[in-house]
Amino acid sequence: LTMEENLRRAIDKNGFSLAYQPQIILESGKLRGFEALLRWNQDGRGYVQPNVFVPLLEETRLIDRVGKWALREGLRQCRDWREEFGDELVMSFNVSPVQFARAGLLDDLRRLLDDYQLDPAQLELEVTEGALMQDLEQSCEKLRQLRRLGVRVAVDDFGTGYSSLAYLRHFELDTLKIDRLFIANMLDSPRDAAVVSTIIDLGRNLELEVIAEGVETLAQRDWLIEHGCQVMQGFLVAPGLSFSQALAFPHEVD
Ligand code: G
Ligand code: G
Ligand code: MN
Ligand code: NA
Repeated sequence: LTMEENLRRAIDKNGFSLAYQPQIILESGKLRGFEALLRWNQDGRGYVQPNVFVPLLEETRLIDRVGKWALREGLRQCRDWREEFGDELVMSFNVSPVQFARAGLLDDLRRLLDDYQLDPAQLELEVTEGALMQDLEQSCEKLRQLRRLGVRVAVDDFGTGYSSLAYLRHFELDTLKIDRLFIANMLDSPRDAAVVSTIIDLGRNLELEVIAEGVETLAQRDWLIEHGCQVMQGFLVAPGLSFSQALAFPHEVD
C-alpha cells in the first residue's frame, strides 16, 4: 500500500493518537497547559514522524478529517481533566494552513466548545507565519472572528517564516512561540541569543505572551527567566505524554 492508502485506512481504523506536551509558566513553575501533538502508529511498521505524514495529509486534504478528529479528541480530554486541572488549563492544537483557511473552522470550534462546555480561552490554535501571510485580509478577518469567539491564537515556529512586523501589528494574536532551533543555539551563539531576546521584547511591547519551545537544560531555562520569557516547553519538562501520564503530571514544578 502507498502511504496515502495507509493514512486513509488509519482514519477509518482510528490509527491516530495524541501526545500531550506540558507548558510551564516560568515565574511560578505552574502548569499552563498542554500542546496536543498528533501521533500515527502505522500498524506493523511502527511510529511515523508527523513531519513525514502531516505534509501528506495536507496534500491529500485528509488533514481536514484528521484535524477535526484531533480537536475533538484533545478537547474531550481537556473536559475530562477539568476536575484535576481546573478550567484555566489551555489545550493547544497545531492547525495546518489548509485548516486555518477553511470557512467552516469557526462553526466547528463553536460546536466543540459547546459539546464539551469549555471556556473558549482554554482552546488555543497554533498557526505558522506562512499560514497567516498567505492571504492577509482573510487572516485578519479569521483572527478577528477567533478573538470574538474568545479562542486563543499562537504563532508557531516564530522567527523562521516570513514574519512581517508590519502585519503583526494588525493581527489579533495572543502568543508567540519561539522556534526551538533558536533556543538550542542561544547559549553558544550571540546571534541566536539576540534573536531570542528580541522576540521576548517584541512580545512584551505588543502585549503578547512568549513561549520558548525545545527547552532542554536548566541553563536555558535560567537564561529565559532572566530575559523575561513567560512560558517554556521542552524535554527539560517532559516530552509528549500519554493521556494518563499527562493526567498525573504535577500542577507545579520546581
Ligand atoms: O511532535 P513532533 O515534534 O513530532 O511534531 C512535529 C510537528 O508536526 C509539529 O511541530 C507540528 O507542526 C506538526 N504537528 C503535530 N501535530 C499536529 C496536528 O495535530 N496537526 C498539524 N497540522 N500538525 C501537527
Ligand atoms: O508544533 P511543533 O512543530 O513545534 O512541535 C514541536 C515538536 O518539537 C514536537 O514534535 C516535539 O516532539 C518536538 N520537541 C518538543 N520538545 C523538544 C525538545 O526539547 N527538544 C527537541 N529536540 N524537540 C522537541
Ligand atoms: Mn506547535
Ligand atoms: Na513549533
